[in-house]
Amino acid sequence: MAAAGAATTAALQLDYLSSEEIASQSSSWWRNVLGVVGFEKLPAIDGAQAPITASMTPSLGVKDSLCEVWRVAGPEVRMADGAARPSRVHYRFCEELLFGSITLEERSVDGNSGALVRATEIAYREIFGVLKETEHRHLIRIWNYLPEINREADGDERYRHFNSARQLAFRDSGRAALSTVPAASALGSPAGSPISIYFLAGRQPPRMIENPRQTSAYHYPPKFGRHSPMFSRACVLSEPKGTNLFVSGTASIVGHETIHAGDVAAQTRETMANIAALLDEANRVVGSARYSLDGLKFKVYVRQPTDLGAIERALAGSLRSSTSVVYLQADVCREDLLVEIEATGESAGRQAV
Ligand code: 3EB
Repeated sequence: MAAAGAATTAALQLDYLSSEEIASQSSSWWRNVLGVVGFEKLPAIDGAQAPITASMTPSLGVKDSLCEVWRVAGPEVRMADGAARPSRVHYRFCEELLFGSITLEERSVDGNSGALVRATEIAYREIFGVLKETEHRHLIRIWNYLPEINREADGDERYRHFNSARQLAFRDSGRAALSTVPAASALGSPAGSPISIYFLAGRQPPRMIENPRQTSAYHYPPKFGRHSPMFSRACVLSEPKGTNLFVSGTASIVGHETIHAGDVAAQTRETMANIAALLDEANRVVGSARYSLDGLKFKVYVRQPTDLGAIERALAGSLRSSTSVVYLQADVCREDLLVEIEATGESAGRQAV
């Protein structure tokens, strides 16, 4: 076993910090870091002991150097870094949890879809290879950022080509069983960006959660693409020190149809109704009212920066002003969707490190 002897007491924590705040952290703080994600570009962080990546989606807030930091609590946590075999995946793990990232340039000469399909297959094959190697077999949460996600290539949207390649990769690794698909987000980055994928995996499987208001994405009808997207609406991870909730990218979809096309405020309210329904499901699954909207940390993907004010006003109707919300500019994977929101809920008994 790759991390034999490591303590079994991880509690996963998420923080949003500027790269300046990260630079001022002590080496003992770094010992508990699983991974760091910058938004617009790769953050300039010296001496990092953990994988550093970027989604390539610009932030719309005040701090343009904001980063997402995944950490496990407890001074007794022992980490290991990934390099057991050659891999394009950068990863770091403790006993229960693994963070990894991979970025790939599409080498397309003529703008056709072949390069995206190949890159997606390679990325997922490499990710599944690492999970097998380290025995963190269960993909919990994955974030997919693809340049020009809505552009047509070979008669189909690039997001749909991605879905075909992703589904094939799940099948090839024997992961097509629908009870084991991770929570996910899939967003569009600007032309010329690399494909950027990062993920959390675990030794124990999370519990998948679906939304009673929505068709499961893996059951979308063929009009949304020949191969359905492989993700669950949310999942709950139980750890010795508590639980974590991962809410997938969520949009203004009821059943399988987009609703409120052209009305960003109504789309935002519908999205929050979907997330509230997922929280009810999550609380039912964990058997207590552990999660509430205001206790989550949100990432809001805004297609058109000019919609930011309307989205903020709509969110003020359901969230306290103290709630953690990061706004990013990204294309959403249906042309008629103007906003997508994801969220993370942390352990009830969170402890300071
Ligand atoms: C949706 O509900 C909106 O393809 O991994 C949200 C989250 C969406 C994840 C994915 C897509 C994905 O269909 C889009």
